[in-house]
Amino acid sequence: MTLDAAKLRREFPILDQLVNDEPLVYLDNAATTQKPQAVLDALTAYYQHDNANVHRGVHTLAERATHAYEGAREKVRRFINAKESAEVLFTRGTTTSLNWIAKSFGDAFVEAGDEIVISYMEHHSNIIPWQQLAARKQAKLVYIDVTADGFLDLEDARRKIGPKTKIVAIAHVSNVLGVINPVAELTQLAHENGGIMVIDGAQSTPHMPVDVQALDCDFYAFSGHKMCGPTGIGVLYGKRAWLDRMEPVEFGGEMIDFVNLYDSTWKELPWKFEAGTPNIAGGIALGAAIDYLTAIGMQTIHEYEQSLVDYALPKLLAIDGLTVYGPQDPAHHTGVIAFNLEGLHPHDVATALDMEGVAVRAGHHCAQPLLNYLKVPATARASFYFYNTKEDADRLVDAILATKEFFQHGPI
Ligand code: C6P
Repeated sequence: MTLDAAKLRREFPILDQLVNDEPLVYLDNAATTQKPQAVLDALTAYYQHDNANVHRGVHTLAERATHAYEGAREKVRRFINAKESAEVLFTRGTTTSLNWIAKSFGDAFVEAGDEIVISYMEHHSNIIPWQQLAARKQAKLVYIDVTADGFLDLEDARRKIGPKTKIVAIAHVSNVLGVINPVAELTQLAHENGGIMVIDGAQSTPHMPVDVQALDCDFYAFSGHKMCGPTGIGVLYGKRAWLDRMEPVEFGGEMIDFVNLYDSTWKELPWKFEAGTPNIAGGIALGAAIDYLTAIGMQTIHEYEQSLVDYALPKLLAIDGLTVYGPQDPAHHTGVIAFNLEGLHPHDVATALDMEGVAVRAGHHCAQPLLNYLKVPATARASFYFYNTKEDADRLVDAILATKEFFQHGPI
């Protein structure tokens, strides 16, 4: 199946604008993606027609809102192939999801001397909750190495995942190196050693098919805003076998069954974890985003983005003085491309690219341990989505060449 990116991008009103007098080329999709009209319409329609609190009222609007919100949960279930929608918890995003696992699973099951295995390429959101858990429980945090060519070192993983391992927590796709990690193999290794597997799916779920049952992971976390949905909504998938045995992280309205003076009981899954009025509009709009992505096809999106990388990466690598981090072979690199230009600070590069209408991110990308490991203080990063085109890649390359020219010789 083919994908008509030029046609699809017309469904994203924000992309149709000039930035610094140039047509916008948005290449900061790993930070957040833009929203199609269908998602904007779903948000507005909810507030215009159905706005009411969920799970409480019996009036028509309340029933409509509840139906749409729970319908969105079922869409998420289908999208990631969870066994049942009770295993799909709505959260604020990947960060909240990972914190919930560390707090709830960690407090219940991690003991002194246990090991939590992560890697050097994790996002801060998949590091700090484990640091905190390790400190609370006198557990040990263990880091899997990254190879010189930017892959997770599977040999090192085999050495480090062992009988003491309680949790393995790894990004499915790195937000800096753009590499897809062997999460199925790691899940198997974790299980063989009696541990659980947590996958940070922030950079994978928007770009490729995800099947949590096929992966057999215990938890999977992702954010709505990186997959055409709104900010403030995300998902924590967990196997029922664990969620049933875990305590909620937050307490209050919506999540209770009975409240007595000195103790209370919780609702069944998934609601026992969702205290307070949830992000109803966000959940419904995430459902609309899933409809939108599903209509294009996640495998189609994955293959299209791979074709963009096949096109863009060699052109970038051919620029004198430009270093790309992560695998140099387009076959192993996703649409997240971190790079530096010799002699220039990435913030200057990003500012110069912005002057050409090209939006990229610069900095440590919330992955300071990785950048320290790579011995670079910061990088620029271009990240593609299915609405980007080869022309966008050309604009990036041209803007980088113009930037080099500007800093070497001044304005023309
Ligand atoms: N990375 C980036 O520019 P939240 O902020 O909760 O939606 O997602 C956190 C997160 C967790 N894991 C990975 C691999 C991520 O890439 C992110 C978000 C953005 O790279 C913003 S820092």
